[in-house]
Amino acid sequence: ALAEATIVKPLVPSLLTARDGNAEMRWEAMAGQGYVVPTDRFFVRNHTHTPLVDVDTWRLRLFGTGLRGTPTRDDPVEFDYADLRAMPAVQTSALLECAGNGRRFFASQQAHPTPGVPWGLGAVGVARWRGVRLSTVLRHAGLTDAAVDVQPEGLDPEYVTGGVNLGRVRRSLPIGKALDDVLLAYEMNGKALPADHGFPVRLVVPGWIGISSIKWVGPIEVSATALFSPWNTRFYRMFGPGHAADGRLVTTSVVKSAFELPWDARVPAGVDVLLHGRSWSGNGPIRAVEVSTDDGASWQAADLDPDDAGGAWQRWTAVWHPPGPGRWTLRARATDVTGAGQPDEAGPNELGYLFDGIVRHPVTVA
Ligand code: MTE
Ligand code: MO
Repeated sequence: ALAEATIVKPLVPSLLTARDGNAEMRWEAMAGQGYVVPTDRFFVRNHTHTPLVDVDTWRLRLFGTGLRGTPTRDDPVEFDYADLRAMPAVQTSALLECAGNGRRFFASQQAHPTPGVPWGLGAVGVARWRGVRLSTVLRHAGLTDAAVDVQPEGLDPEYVTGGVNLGRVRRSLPIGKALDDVLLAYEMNGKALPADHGFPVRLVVPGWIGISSIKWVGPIEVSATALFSPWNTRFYRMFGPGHAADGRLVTTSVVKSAFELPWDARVPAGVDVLLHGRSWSGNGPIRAVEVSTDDGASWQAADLDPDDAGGAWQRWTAVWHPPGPGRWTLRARATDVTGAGQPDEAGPNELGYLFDGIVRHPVTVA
């Protein structure tokens, strides 16, 4: 008996920065919903803005010293949209999460404000992706044993910050990951990718932070030497006290948990409340989830939805008997298959990445 009346526009992700269209999924829009996030509720994260790519002239262009004959950027191996569609297709449900998801809580819970988009917990989602394995395309392009890094580049506008043009959004993947489970996806939830999510083709890199999953892919450099860009040297590294001077590269996502409730939530007094939520980790499936409704003094095991066992995220429920009207705080914490859990406080870092702390979710019972 949740207070549905407080949900205003459940279908619309909330806009955080208007210029580039960064918008986060509203967790209340997922209350009791299915495993995947409907496309119109999925978060959007753009460094500049969504380009409209003409699929008829679009080409995937592979080049570099890791390919047979070392094709150059100006004379690459090319595939068009129909070529990709003709290659063996695979379908997978995978989770996509921004490295900055939860960043807002570094400021609100830990007095450690950082720059960057102030995401709550909604810069995450699971979708059904269909496409071709990156490994298939690399082999068609003449991959050699010399290849060490694969760097896809987006066709969105060049990213200018502080008056400096950093070029197109690009970030390299080590060849091991590139050949493992990475997809070049052309469908999301059974339809062609929408423009905001990377039409015509994007990467989907399961378990790794969102920036790995480059949208609107055009050129792909395959190199026999390591490849660097601001997106793996300057951003998406852990900087600050306790980290090396040149930072630690961020690759996999951390453990998080969220209630499928508005922020703040309101629930009616005098009834038991069935709390719904989800937990996830870039390391692999979730093993256990616990919920506390008494400021962390005691924890009860949540019931895990068996349909999600081994999946990209785990839905769960827990029953709460509110002690009475007033302001309460809900907490959830999960443990993943590697034993990684959620600390009371996340490790601070200058750019506000990988928030894995336990979130204090305010609820008014009235
Ligand atoms: N790819 C390009 N070309 N440009 C971008 O700005 N943003 C990245 C990634 N791929 C980005 C990109 C980041 S930071 C994230 S979190 C995901 O896309 C978000 O994917 P979504 O907008 O489909 O949710
Ligand atoms: Mo991101």
